[in-house]
Amino acid sequence: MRITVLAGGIGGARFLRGLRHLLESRDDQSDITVVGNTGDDIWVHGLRVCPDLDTVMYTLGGGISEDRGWGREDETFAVKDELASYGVEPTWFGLGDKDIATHLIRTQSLSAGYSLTEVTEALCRHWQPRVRLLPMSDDRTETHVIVDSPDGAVAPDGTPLRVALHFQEWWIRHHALLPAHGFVVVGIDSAAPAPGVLEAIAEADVVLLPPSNPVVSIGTILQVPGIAEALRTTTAPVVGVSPIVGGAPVRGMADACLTAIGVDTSAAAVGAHYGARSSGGLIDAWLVDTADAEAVGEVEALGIRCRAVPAMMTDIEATADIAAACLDMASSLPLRP
Ligand code: FO1
Repeated sequence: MRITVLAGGIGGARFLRGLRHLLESRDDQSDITVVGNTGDDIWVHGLRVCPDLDTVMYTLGGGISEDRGWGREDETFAVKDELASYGVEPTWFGLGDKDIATHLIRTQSLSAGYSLTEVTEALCRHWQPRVRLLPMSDDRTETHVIVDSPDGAVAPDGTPLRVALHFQEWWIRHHALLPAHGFVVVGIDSAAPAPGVLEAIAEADVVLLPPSNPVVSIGTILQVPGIAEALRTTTAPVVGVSPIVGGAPVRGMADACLTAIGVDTSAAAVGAHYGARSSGGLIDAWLVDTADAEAVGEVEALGIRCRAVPAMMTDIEATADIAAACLDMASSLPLRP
């Protein structure tokens, strides 16, 4: 089978590790193509950092810091500290010494004219994630968050001045505690899907939406012109896994993002947000945790097949079971013409 997964950072990467484990334990030769979010990307100290691509690459390549969920294991931050001693900003960004090697290679390759797709492919030749990792686009796109100015500045009419912060500053420096009025992905309107992305969705036997952030990870991927449409029209079943369990995000700050776009922080609300493909939405089936079993009826009423299973990725076996439930649901769905 050809499995295509739209993935963000930590949640998506951990899901992929379980999916890969499931296929290998079944000796299943299916191949996995990952469409990775690049809206989190940022220029830091002259280096191009691609957090979600690197999180997938390191997690599946065996180099991830398990306790942080991002960056390299056994990492040091000597360069970061030295930069801070110079008083060079941003001091809030955790740039690891080993991680810098990846960013140096990427930055040099990009400035030599290679595309992000080519650079990602080259880095993956080193990391061997055993999935094909594609950026959602080779064009520069950066998620910004509209907040009231952190320094309390006011506009001439006396209302709080609204500013756009880079997502990483909002996420890392402010821990997503500044209420977000909205998200703007700079450059998205003129971004093209990276080579192979639309085909990976159109020609898939199943498309999966792992429990990544539905707003700033999967939501960003879906904003690349052409990608949401590819999801609506693929003959492959589209199955998603709720990132919200018992009314709270399992990890990260998806609740702050959902509130900003007026979506309730619940498994059913996120499923409804993606919408049923039978009525113009993006998914055919939605996996919720057993803690949200009461949501199954509500989601099914939307035209989305729904099942409640243990959906906490507590370890690789539990994650493999979630992936198995996704594939099982996909196989039980009526084939699309
Ligand atoms: N997340 C943090 O909470 N603090 C950091 O200092 C930090 C640094 C960092 C460096 C490289 C990288 O690839 C990821 C990093 N992240 C950090 C995680 C990152 O902000 C998020 O993983 C994604 O952007 C959201 O999924």
